[in-house]
Amino acid sequence: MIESREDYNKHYKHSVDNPRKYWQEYSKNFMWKNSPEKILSWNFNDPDIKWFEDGTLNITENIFERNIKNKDDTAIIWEANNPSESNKEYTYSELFDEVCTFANVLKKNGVEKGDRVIIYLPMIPEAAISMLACARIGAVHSVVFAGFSANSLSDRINDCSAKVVITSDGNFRGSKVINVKGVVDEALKNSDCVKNVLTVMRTGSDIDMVKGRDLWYHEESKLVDNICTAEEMTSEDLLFILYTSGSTGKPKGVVHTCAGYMLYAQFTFENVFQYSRGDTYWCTADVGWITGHSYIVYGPLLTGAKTILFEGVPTYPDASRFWKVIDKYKVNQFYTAPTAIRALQSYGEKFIRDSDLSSLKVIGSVGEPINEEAWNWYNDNVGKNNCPIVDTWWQTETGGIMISPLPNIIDCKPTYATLPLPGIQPVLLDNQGNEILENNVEGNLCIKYPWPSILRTTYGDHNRCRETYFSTFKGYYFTGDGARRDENGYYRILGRVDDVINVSGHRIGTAEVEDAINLNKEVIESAVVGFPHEIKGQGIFGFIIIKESEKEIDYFSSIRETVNKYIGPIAKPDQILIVPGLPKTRSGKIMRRILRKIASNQFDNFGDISTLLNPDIVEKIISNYKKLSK
Ligand code: 7RM
Repeated sequence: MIESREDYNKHYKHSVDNPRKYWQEYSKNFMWKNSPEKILSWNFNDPDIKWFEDGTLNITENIFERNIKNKDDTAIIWEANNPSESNKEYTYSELFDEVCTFANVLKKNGVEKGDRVIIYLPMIPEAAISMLACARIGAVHSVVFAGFSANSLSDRINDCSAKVVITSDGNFRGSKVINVKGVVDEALKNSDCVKNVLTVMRTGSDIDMVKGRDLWYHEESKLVDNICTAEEMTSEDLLFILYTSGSTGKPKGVVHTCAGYMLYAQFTFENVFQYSRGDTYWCTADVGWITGHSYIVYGPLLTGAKTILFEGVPTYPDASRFWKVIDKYKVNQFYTAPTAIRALQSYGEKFIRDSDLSSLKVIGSVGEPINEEAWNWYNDNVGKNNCPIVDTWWQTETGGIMISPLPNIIDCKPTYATLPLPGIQPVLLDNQGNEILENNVEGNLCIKYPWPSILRTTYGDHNRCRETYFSTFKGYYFTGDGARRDENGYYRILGRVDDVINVSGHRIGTAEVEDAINLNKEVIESAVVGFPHEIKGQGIFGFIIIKESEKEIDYFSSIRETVNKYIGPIAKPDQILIVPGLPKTRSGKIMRRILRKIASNQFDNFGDISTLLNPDIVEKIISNYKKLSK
């Protein structure tokens, strides 16, 4: 673990001067079946990246067998949605039993190494257990956030030809009960690869069970024992697929492999949260996102930490819930998203006043840029000006935290993610692809050397991986983000420079939303852009051309419902403007920068619009916008 600024400088220098040696040394902390000799081979053109290629291991052995002497430490504390329901705690040895049992149920139903398993679960212990069970037997998990629609779920099931879907009979979320099993049933109408649906009982809801296909987990688990030897995996075997949105087309399956991901998850967890044995750590993300994978499940458990898995939402029963949970468990490290901070701030300080937050040592932020006001509120009211804030920048594709302060080692600066972790070589490129070497500049954020948990491919479509991340700037991994570097070399992430909208820390592609909107039968064409939103960071603004209609139609509700149905509630537009046309170039491309300006209430400095096919349309859209906002 890095312990001082001097130490950081030494680590960083070593990691850049001799990356192979740096990571080889770190790899010795792990339990290998075959120790690797070949540390790294790579090129960013294909791309083809291999870490510890000739090593073999199993990540769950590095969680359970490696840390066997701490087997009675608490691994997971599960806090239910409803505070009056009792929590559950698992020691490492109890968790190990659960994982092996679950793994045996999968095996019994024909799941083998390399098979894909979709996990569509609420935040219950089985979410983590089933991920680890897949890893134990070498099956590839793909967790789908349980808020996605049947249509989004079936796209993912089909894209990776999953053999099994793991779900539950329901999801307690705030005051609602959501029928997740019903969503699975609906999704499977469009999939024929799935042999079994394994259903965990959670809510006791009345659900349909399809004979021959659907199995209750609690029945299956009685038929197996709790001993399961770990499958021997090579370092570059797939560990998981996680779907994420990009600027074009459907979400793509980001692929992470066993060893590199494992090393980097533990390395970043230890250093960024400065976790010590006995601490209680809480990340509020959902396991359906990469943050949940790396910083609820894999990073903490590899480290032998005590990690809280929270089923509920920040505002149920009321806006004091987070603070009460911190108080209840004396949480030492707390990791959440700016959107949650802003939402809770908006309820006022009375909800936080009565909780004792003095156990906190480090507080973190992830998912989107944190604005200065939210940073200050977090610092004053949660950290009590006494906890470093780790503003961690990273992505699904990077697997782990890339740029972040290290608590009490690298000074924080509001809105700045600050400095790269060891092994990470960020650069800013101008639009021509030249590295900008000075400080006090902005540019396209790229990384010029591989780190252990860089994505390896996008599932089933390697070309797409190359095109998306390795073609814009030859020889670099392109993040899709813009960044600024200050006079001290600190990085501030400015947000996406592509057609991705970051709504409450969730990435949503404009193309995806437009495709959904266009499925509404009243719609001829649409264009969506992001615009500043007080709580969500960015909201979704849709410009819509509609068919002529005799009827009175509530387009706002109708379009939101369509998007809800095809993607899920997180992608519903916040604003809709009916327009007579869209600003298009001669080649038919929508000029989104104009729409982005209008959506954020700015009507000048449109730049060069002479290449527009229909320059008059701009004034017409503005006039409709002004009518709408009145
Ligand atoms: C971990 C995660 C990735 C995108 C990324 C950025 C944005 C994430 C920060 C941030 C500013 C941060 N993975 N982003 N963290 N922007 N400061 N600390 O969120 O794949 O879902 O999203 O999120 O735009 O490219 S993600």
